[in-house]
Amino acid sequence: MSSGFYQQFFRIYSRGVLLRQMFRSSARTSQRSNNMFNNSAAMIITPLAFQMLILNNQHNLSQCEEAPRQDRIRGNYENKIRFFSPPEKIFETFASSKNEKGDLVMSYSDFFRALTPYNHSEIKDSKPYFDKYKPDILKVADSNGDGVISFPEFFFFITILQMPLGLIHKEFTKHVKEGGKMNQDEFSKTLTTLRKKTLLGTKQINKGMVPDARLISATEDDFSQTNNEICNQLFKNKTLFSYEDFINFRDELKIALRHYEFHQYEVNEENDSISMEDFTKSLMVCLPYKEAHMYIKRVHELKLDGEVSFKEFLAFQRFIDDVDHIKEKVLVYRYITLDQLKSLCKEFCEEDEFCKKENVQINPKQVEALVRLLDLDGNGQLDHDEVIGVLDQRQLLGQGKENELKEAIESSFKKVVQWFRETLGI
Ligand SMILES: [Ca+2]
Ligand SMILES: [Ca+2]
Repeated sequence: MSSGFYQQFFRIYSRGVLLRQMFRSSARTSQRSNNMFNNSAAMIITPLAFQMLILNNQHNLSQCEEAPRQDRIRGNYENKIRFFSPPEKIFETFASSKNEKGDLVMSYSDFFRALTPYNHSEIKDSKPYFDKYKPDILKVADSNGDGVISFPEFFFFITILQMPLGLIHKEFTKHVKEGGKMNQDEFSKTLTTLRKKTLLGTKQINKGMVPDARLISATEDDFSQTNNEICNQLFKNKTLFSYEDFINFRDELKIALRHYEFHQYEVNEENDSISMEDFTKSLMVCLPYKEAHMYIKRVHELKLDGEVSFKEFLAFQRFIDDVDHIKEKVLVYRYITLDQLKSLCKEFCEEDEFCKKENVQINPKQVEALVRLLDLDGNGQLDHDEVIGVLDQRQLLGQGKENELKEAIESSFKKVVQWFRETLGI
C-alpha cells in the first residue's frame, strides 16, 4: 500500500470528521445533549471511511485494468505455478483428465495453456483455436500419438524448449568425426543426459517436491520410451541431426507457441493483428514478476495506439530474446535512447533468419511502446535502473528464482506493516 492509499484514506476520514463537526454544531444550537450521537459517529466514521476507500480503489482498478478480476486472480496464480514450481506441480495444475491407468494427462489445450504465460487479459476458451489451426508441433509433443500429453511427453518437450543452447552445442561438437552431427542413438542418449542436467531436471529429480506421486507416476522406462518416440519423430526423414537442425526445430516450436499466445489476445481478423496495448502486455514476461501489477497499470495509463501484426509480434519477441544486446549498451553508456533502440532493432532484423525470410521489420511503434513502458522517470530514454534488473530474458517455465517469489511476498508484507504504522502512528 502506497502513501497515495494513506492519503486517500486520510482525505475520506477528514471529510467524515467535518461532517461530525457539522452535526455537533447543529446539536449545540438545539441545546440538547447529544454525546451518544457524537460517540457513535466517531465509531462509524472510521470503518465507513475505510469501506469507501476500498470501493473507491476498486473503481479505480476497474478503470485501469480491463481483465475481469476472476481472470486476473487465476492468471496470476497460474503464472506463479508456471514459473516457480517443479514440473510435476505444473503438470498437475494444468492436466485436466486421467487415462485408463489413472495417471493425469493433458489435453492439447491444457498443454498449450501450461506453456503460455497469462497475458493479463480476459482468459479465452482455446477450443476454437485448436479447431482452426491444429498446430504441427503436437505431432512431436504427443510423440506416441494417443491424443493426449503424458508427463514424460510434457517433460521432454520443455527440456528441448528451454535447454541452454551452450549445453547442447557442446554435445554436438563432441561428434567431430561426423562433422558435428549426431545419429538417432547418439541424440537420444544426449537428450537423456541433458534432461537430468537442466535446472528443470534437477527439480524433477528432487522427489521431495512431488505433489502427488500417485497421479504422476513416471518411471525411467516411461522416460526412455518417450525419448525413443520423440527421436523417431525427429529422425523421420534424416539419419543425421546437426546443431543447426536442432535450432531450426526449436524455432518452429517457439513460433507455434507464440502463434497460440498471439491468438489469446483479441485478434483483428481483417489484418491478423492485435492492439499495441496487448502487444505491450505480452512484454510482462520479460519484467520482474513482483512488478507486473505496476507495469500493467502503466500499460493502461499510457494510452498506446496502433496495431501489431503476428510477424511483427514474432520479430520483436525474437529481438527481446537476445536482451543482452540492449543491456550491454545500457551498462556501457548508462542509458539507451529511443533512436538507438530503433537502430538496434533494424540491425537485428537485417541479420535474423526469420525476419529475412518473412521480409518483416519491427514496427517503430513497438519500440516506442517498450520505451514508454519502462521509462519510469519520463525523460524519453531508458536509463540504467530502468533496464538493469528490470528487463530480462523471457521467464522460463519452472525455472523462476524461488528467491524472487519469496522477496515478492516479503515486500508486500512489509508494505502492509508500514501502512499500519503510518496510519496508527506507531
Ligand atoms: Ca501422448
Ligand atoms: Ca528514463
